[in-house]
Amino acid sequence: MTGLTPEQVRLSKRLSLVLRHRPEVAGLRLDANGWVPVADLLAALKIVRADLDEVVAGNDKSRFAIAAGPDGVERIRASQGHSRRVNVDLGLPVVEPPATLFHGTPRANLASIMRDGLRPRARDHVHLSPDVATALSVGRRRSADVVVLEVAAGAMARAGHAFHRSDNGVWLTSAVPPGLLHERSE
Ligand code: HQG
Repeated sequence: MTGLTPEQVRLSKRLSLVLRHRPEVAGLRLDANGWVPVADLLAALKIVRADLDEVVAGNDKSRFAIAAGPDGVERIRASQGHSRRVNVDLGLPVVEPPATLFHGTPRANLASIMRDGLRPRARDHVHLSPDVATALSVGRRRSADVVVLEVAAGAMARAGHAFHRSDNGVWLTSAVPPGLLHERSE
């Protein structure tokens, strides 16, 4: 998380926890599309607006979005990465993906992925990256020994799988069947 102080990184991780996974720990409820009023979030986390704005703006991956609703109330949500248990519908349109998308994962997962395909696990969607470098950095969060999978996203879309792109450029789909992905040869 380049550009943020350690304290700001901690706030960013708290925001991820509350806005993606466990809003109840802060006494908050996300609306159906994942939004919470900014004022409620500030009160719940006991932070000031300037500190929030710095983390939202300085975040390397634009993880959070702030927008005013039709009622004029400013709200914030995480752009992607929600747990299934919070039951958020981001309302993203179905879009045509590029022919190939990428997924970085620890090599230890490879045999299981080749057998079962990519599953969303605890999240709402499987997350796919638009380029190899991003996929590598996603995989490296978990292991030094990372494989990059090439996903035949174009073929999947033609076979009826829906793809969405989050506001911060992460590609989302429900699952990738085995047979429509392979290990990338360098
Ligand atoms: C693996 C970060 C075995 C999958 C990133 C991954 C991303 C399987 C793990 C976002 C499997 C799930 C999400 C199968 C999937 N057998 N392993 N059949 N199917 N897996 O964290 O994609 O920094 O839920 O390969 O940038 O790693 O938080 O998904 O290793 O966009 O904003 O199961 O998190 O964003 O792990 O990361 P995750 P992910 P932030």
